[in-house]
Amino acid sequence: MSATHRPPTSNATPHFVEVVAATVERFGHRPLLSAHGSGAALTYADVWGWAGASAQRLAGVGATPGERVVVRAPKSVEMLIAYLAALRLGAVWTPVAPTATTTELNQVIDDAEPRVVIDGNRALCDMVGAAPAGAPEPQPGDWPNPTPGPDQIAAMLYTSGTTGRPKGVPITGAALSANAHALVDAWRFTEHDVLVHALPIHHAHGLFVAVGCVLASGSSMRWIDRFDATEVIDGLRKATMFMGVPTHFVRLLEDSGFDRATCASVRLLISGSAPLPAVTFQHIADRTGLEVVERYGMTETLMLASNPIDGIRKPGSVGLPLPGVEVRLGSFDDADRPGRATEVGMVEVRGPSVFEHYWGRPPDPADRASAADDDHAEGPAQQPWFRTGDLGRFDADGYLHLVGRSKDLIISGGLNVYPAEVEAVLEGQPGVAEVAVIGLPDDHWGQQVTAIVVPDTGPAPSDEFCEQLVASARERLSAYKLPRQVHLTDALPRNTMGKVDKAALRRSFG
Ligand code: MCA
Ligand code: AMP
Repeated sequence: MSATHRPPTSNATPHFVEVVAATVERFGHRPLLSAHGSGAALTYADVWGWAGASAQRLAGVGATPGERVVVRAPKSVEMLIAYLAALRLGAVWTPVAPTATTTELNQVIDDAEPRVVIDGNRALCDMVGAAPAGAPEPQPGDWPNPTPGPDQIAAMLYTSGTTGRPKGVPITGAALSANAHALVDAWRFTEHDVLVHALPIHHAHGLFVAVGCVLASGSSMRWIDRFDATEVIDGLRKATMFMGVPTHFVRLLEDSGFDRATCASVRLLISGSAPLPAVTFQHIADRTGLEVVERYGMTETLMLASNPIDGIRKPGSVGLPLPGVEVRLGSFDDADRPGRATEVGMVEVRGPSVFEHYWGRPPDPADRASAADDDHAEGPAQQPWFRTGDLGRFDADGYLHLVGRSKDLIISGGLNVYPAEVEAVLEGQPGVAEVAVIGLPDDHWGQQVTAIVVPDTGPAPSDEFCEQLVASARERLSAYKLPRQVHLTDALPRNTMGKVDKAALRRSFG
């Protein structure tokens, strides 16, 4: 079965910078954000003017259109300004987690070959400078360089991938626009909406979904630099929307202030990045009277499906394909595609926000399925389908349910951990013969990173062995990737192909 929304004619899709410029032209005098804590308030015109001045400074330090700007800095208003400056300049915004280790940052630098690297909050604030006093009225088309073409790369995000080496996902300006427009339509964003923004902005969720919808619709944000349940609850009292990962909702539920009165003006709570357990959906509905809208997407494709605003929001389902997106189920192994609604297959997608290939790598035939066997051969794009690595099924109403993953990926608190990357680091430690890293279910994080370690044949490991193992890995891996549990075992179970049987490990240690 496949579910489709026909893509609109894609060559009409502008670069995202043009979408933002049009919003600024229309809503320049309206508030874009108010920062929680400092109370700093900026209009669209303020932000656009500041980003224009920063674009000049960015150009002054060597950034040029089409070249990467790598940034490692914590979330801040200045970080948002720098993103918009890069957009205005046409440079490729390439953010790295603020908690990334130097090893992780260097891997990105080696691969992206940036023209400019901005490392740390101080360097970022120096580059961005202070908000110009009395920001000028926005002039249409006043960015320093010619308007980029829609297919110009606007940003690049890194995903660790199954090999353990980070891969860059180039995202075009048109992909950002198509995704933002689809979400604004699906969730009915207007200039009257106020979104509590507490997500990190170095991922697609916080930057392209949350900020993207706001900038495309003229709505405003209550800006929180770092998720804190009390601050979010405070922000919700004057807001209409909130977006978060399931762990954010778990934390909100732990606070008695997350209730109907707090959410009186809120019209939408949206969850994504990881499965929202049905029980969490129900607890939120009981406490606030609001049914969460769960949506699904990935960095490579941007958003793909969402539960509807009108109609049933099904707990445990990621909803219906978004406008312009086609979703079907493919085989796990290139055999025939399943034809019945109850069957599970790999989620395959195509549409205007799906990426072409990883940075610096040729298109990989393994992640594309041919369009030749397409149900909708008369469809406009005829681009091949992207195989997401997620396993799903459609129910009788056409809602997509994700039931697992064929890719070896752990999602902890909405953050992706690729076991191969952690295994490679742990296997390099003294006293270790072999390691398998698995995700075990966890009420708070969704999944918890767990290492199953086979010690080498040397002296029996001491009590501190496991602690030392994690402590040494900390130098190379961001802390959220570190195992929260380490188990020792004599041998790893293997299947007939000789591959470690991770399902068996999850059964034994879960
Ligand atoms: C922090 N820690 C974690 C995580 N976050 N451990 C496991 N999983 C995590 N997600 C660790 C830290 O390394 C630290 O470890 C300890 O917990 C406390 O760190 P702290 O910074 O205080 O944690 P926090 O501020 O409470 O952060 C938890 C969080 C955050 C608020 C849930 O992780 C978060 O905002 N997650 C959302 C991520 C997100 O936006 N994902 C979207 C990507 P130690 O004590 O050992 O040092 S996916 C995406 O974009 C796709 C397209 C999509 O579909 O949306
Ligand atoms: P990323 O690589 O960070 O873009 O994460 C994308 C992956 O997150 C997807 O391939 C899914 O495995 C997962 N994901 C995103 N949203 C959901 C959701 N609502 N339910 C389950 N998994 C999700």
